[in-house]
Amino acid sequence: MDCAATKWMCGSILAVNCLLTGAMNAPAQSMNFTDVKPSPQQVEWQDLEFGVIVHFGTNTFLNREWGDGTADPKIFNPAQANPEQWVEAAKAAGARYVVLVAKHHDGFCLWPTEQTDYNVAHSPWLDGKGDLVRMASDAAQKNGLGFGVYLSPWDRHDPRYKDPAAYDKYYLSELEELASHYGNLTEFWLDGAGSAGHTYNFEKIIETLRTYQPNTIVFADTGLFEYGDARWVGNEAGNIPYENWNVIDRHGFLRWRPVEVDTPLHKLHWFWHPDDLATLKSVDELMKTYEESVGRGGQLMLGIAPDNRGLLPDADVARLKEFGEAIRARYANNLALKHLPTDANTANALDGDADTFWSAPAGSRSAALEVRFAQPVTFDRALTMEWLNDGQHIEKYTVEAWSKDGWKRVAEGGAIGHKKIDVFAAVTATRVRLRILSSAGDARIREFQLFNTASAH
Ligand code: FUL
Repeated sequence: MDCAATKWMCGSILAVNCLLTGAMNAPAQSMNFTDVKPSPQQVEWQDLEFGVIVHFGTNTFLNREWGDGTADPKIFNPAQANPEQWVEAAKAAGARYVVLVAKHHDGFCLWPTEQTDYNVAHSPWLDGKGDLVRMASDAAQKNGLGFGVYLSPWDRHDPRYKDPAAYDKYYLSELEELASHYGNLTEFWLDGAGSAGHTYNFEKIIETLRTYQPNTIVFADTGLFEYGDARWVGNEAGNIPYENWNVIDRHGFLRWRPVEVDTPLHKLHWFWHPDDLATLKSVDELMKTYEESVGRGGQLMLGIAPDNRGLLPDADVARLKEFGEAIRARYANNLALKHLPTDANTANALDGDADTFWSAPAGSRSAALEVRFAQPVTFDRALTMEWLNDGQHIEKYTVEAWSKDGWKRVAEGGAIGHKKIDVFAAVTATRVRLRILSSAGDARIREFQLFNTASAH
């Protein structure tokens, strides 16, 4: 869909702006980007790095991306719907949580909501006794993955949509069901597509959500800046433009808003379509997306789509597994673990444990973290993770390898953030260092890792 550029459209931005006026008058002038810190929930969510979003519904049976809300619920009849299969495939890819599209723009609900008849209870599937939100949340829990939901504000079926106040009431009741019956929600997807010109009571929506889900991360376009905890990257192509800073401003109002990159496994297709093998992304394409999303400090949200049986196609399952294997092949063998003994502070960045971190000397604004090896190591990737709990500080850095002519720069960058993967021509050395050239506050590094992708096959 060419909806990518307009996740939240102008009309709604205007409506939201009016609501925000009060908040925008707050004395934001004295805030600095590098003073803003994440919430504990944002820290935990950023550590998840990679989730999948599942699109399944009447569109699946109609070869459509955007349903118009007129589909008969009777067409929803998957013979083998099995969320465990979806979740296992997602886990094989390395995903840590699953977001289910509980209601897409066509208004059809995948759980037996009491708020409308337009739901699975009125379909022949499991004689109207099924609940896909329950099945998917159970499957996620069983596999140790987080669970979240997408509840489309834009609703092309419900007649109340024409009346904002009546529709808000309806949406809030649906939300209350989802937020109070299916356990903890890792993420709540507030999609803005199609909502141009419609006014929603977002204050109330988020208030209701937070009542039951105080720890959920609300994903939203920057048009909903006040209400979101994470922001849309602005495309569905699967990459974050570098540099990536977690703090962004809106009209002088600074907030920690980590970025999420949503992109489907099948090019341009969020829902399943018949004979769609040609759009299935290759492992190389998926790895490029991984390195340009997670590798640039963002969250990857990969779209997966069960077919009209209710199962992910075999080719998709295989591709997800290959993707997971490719990530592990490249990033499981951390050469820095073989470092020579060093001081405890430095060792904290080299131990493969992201819960411990190296701290640059207090008050310093530049510093170096050095790794030494008994034997030369060959590497072509560096992976660096900044400890962000106190804010994002590092503004300029280099990765350098020791050669007979002294230190040689192999990579350089600006922001590091949650994770930064640097790719360069293979180099062999016994000493490597991460040199922080400029940092707005004390630099802290959770991990500094080295990899050799030539040996990753
Ligand atoms: C977009 C929607 O319009 C697409 O259909 C899909 O759900 C995607 C994840 O978000 O805004």
